[in-house]
Amino acid sequence: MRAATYLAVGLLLAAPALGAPISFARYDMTSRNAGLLSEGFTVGDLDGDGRPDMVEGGETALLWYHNPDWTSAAIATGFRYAAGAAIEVEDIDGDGRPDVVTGRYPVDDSDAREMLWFANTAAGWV
Ligand SMILES: [Ca+2]
Ligand SMILES: [Ca+2]
Repeated sequence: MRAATYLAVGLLLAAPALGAPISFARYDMTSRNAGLLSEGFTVGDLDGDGRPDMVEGGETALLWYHNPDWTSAAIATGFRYAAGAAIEVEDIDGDGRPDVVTGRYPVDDSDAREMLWFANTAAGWV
């Protein structure tokens, strides 16, 4: 009973007060994407370090940004990624490494749509 009381008090102290003002700081990620025209974003811990990373799909590439230094690296290039499609981070093959699912189409053929996933392997994205 005492532990439950302490837990309840702890939860109340940890919760933000109703109506309390909140504020946001803006971080510009655009300078890190080498001019990529963005089509979509998502968040997921791609390297398994416990910090959420970001994934961006765009006109010519699918990039991920490493948290906390936000360096970008290509998962794939050469297509329009996430244009009209979501980007999801899930462990599709169950190997413990989060994979990336999205859609794409060739820049010169907007009727050719594909849904695909990229396996996150120790050797890179396949
Ligand atoms: Ca991470
Ligand atoms: Ca996986």
